[in-house]
Amino acid sequence: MAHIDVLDLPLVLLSNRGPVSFDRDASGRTVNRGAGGLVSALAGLAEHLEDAVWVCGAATEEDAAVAREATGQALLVQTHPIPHLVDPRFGDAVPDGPAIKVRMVVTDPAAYADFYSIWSNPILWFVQHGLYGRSLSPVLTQAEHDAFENGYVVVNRAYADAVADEVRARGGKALVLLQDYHFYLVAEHVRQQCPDVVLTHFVHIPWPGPDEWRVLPADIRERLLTGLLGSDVVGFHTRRYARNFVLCAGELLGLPTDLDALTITVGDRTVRARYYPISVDPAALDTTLASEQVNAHVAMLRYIFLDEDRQLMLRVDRTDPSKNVVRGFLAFGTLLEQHPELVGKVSFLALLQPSRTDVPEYADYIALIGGVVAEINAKYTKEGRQPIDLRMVEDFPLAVAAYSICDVLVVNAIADGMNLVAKEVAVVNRRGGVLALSETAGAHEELGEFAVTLHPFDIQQMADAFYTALTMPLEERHRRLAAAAEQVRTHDVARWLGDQLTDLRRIAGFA
Ligand code: GDG
Repeated sequence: MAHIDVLDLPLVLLSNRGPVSFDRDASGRTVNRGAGGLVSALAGLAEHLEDAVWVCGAATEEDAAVAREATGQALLVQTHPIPHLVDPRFGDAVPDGPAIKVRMVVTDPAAYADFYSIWSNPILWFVQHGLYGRSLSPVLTQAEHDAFENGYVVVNRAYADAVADEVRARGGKALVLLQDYHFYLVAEHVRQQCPDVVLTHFVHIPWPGPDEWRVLPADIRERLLTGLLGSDVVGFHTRRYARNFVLCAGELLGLPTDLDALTITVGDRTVRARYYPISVDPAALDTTLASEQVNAHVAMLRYIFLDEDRQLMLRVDRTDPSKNVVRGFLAFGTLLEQHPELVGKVSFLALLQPSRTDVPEYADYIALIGGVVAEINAKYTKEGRQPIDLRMVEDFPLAVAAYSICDVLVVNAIADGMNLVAKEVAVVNRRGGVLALSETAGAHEELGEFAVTLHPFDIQQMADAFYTALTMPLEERHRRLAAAAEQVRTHDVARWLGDQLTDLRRIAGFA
């Protein structure tokens, strides 16, 4: 992946999940590298820059133990080939491979629970994905108000203090990259302590318009917005989200805005809303696709799903209500009802990763998914073949294998910041796979013209779109896939990061 060689200023990153996590087994302390495109992209950058530090939450008990032993200071962690701590107190003193400075923040467990399991998920997640039915939810009581003050605010302050501490340790001026909906109050606190920072807050999930935000009490939504406006740049995946943010600043805070320039005036500062569509690392995906593990999975999946002229539909999602799994299966049921010739010919493989099962809405959603799958399988099983193969698994090589051989990828999210699965399939599919893509997934802004568009609430429309995708001439399928792959390969995750850093350096006066 391409790297930025010179930033001219030190770099401070903040995300809830960090680049490494510690655990303990029989042999003692173990270190695991974080997975996923975002962590790899940021880790690639942080490994490359000597004066970078990554502030993150202590996610495990062992993380908290390590953080306490380091008395809250940053630690050097070698990431390759074998991840381990590099510190005279813990073993090696000098890294002999890429390493990252990591500062893990430990907060009071009760405050963290209010911050994470009440405000970040579900409340902010539900507001921003439009998941509340509104006639009966949300119900905000004193408990939610308390959880905001004693959880979200307290934890945000603790992380902001850690970021500010690292900025001060670097002379008070640094490029700061904050990630996601957990930390809307951080930018303002950091700027108060370090007025010379140059700061981007990137929001990975959709940003809805002002009326959606009116679900939250006025003082809370105003504090969230004001917190974010401590940034120089607030980054989103799409232009639509960036516009919505500017609209919110104008309507909910009464600030002067320019919708064409996507800017907001805050006192004597200009805050820019920008869009940087996140992407994948195509080279890493190519390597994964070529691995023995993936090849073995491909052979198994072909044997199960693709003998003779059979076809495979696929979805890969966390079991999150925003992913709209239940309606996706209802649409598949409609497809089979209206096109009985497809029964026994088309399978739908769903690889679902259980997610946030401590949140009641998520646990209930898994039960609903199980119910609808049972119903469709009972109705349309033919010669022992069940039409839906539902697997609750965490297995990335299996997902990549399925990406490479599916005929149709289904992404019918109610709302999705971007959706990386669609981009991954565009890169690794070798079968002329058709993207069936929700118009409300961020990825639709870039890939919609190569996809079959889904309307996530319209079961009949989705069933018709599935039929169009399954019966599309092969040549057309390959043409669309090649165009989608080209778009993703030329707009990879390195570019996502590079564009943000270029803008920050410009704001800091270096470019
Ligand atoms: C949020 C936003 C935005 C798949 N199976 C496994 C596995 N995966 C990988 C996928 C993909 C990732 O997980 C899921 O990313 P998505 O983007 O599709 O969705 P969210 O998790 O909701 O991500 C989203 C994203 O942040 C980035 O900004 O695009 O809109 O909601 O890469 O291939 N990963 C592991 N095991 C699996 O079995 N570890």
